[in-house]
Amino acid sequence: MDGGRVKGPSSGSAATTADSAHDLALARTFLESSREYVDRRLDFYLPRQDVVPQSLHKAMRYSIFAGGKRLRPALVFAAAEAVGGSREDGAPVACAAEMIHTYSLIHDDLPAMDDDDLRRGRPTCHKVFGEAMAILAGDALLTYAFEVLGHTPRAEAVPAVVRAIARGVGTQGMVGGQVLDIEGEGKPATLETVSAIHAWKTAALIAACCEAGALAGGATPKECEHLRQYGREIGLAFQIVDDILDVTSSPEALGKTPGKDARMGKATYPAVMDLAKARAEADRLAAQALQALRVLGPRARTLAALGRFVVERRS
Ligand code: GRG
Repeated sequence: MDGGRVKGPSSGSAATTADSAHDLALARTFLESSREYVDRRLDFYLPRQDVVPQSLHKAMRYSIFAGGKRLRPALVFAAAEAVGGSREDGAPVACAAEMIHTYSLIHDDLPAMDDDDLRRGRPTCHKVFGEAMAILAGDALLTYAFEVLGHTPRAEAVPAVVRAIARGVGTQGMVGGQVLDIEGEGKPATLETVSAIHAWKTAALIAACCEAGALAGGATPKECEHLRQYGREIGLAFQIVDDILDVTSSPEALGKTPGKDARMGKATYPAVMDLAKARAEADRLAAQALQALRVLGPRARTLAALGRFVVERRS
């Protein structure tokens, strides 16, 4: 299966193929170095597993260090750098974003939600530590994330950074999107309902990462607005690709159980259009996201490459 990949008007040209390969190589290198950096900082911030209560700290660390692409931290760093800031400026936001993302995965896998046994290629948190501890590990990661945001080096940016992240994960962001997702299960989906769910459930946190990374890096309000817009489009494209991979990929490649969306009657893009159209929509959104970066000039090169990675990824 080709994952619904369709050829655009210029997608066969040698120049386009070379650009794409170059962007993907740049994105992969950046993701790798972001991962090393953010993992060191997460290890520093998170309580050690021999600190009381050991069981809780062990569960938090198990899920955080289970793997994962670390896309959200990479977007935070790339956004901070695109406005002239440094990786150090963005480090607390990057760690907080990964803690919040991991909390959402732990809770999403619980029997009361998606009831999954496999995540990031390993048994899910509740399978290893029990449901009560998994709920508490998620709660603790969310709470701790906001403490870590307070360590943002540009102190004057902290209130806006906290507001941006809280908005992205609250009732009209990730948590609200999860509610719409659950309430939509088994009901006939429309393009409008699917894109509303995806905009809140997935894109809102990704947009908040770009906005908060930019704020931490000292962005102007105009730069922030452009980066938030880039994040919204790339976040939506990311979830469309996630929906496609759920249909086309294997447990080994995904590190989680594929085919669950259809089994649970979830509102997804493949439920409302064929795979080639869904793929074309992801490509359109990614192209629109890159337009939002133009105002930033060459400093947004890494963000552009990460945008390409989001739609080309296979896991
Ligand atoms: C439970 C409050 C609460 C929210 C859950 C984000 C979410 C809402 C649920 C997680 C499951 C899911 C399908 C989320 C959509 C976002 C998404 C595709 C998450 C997976 O992100 P990746 O691919 O994961 O970046 P890794 O493991 O690479 O970090």
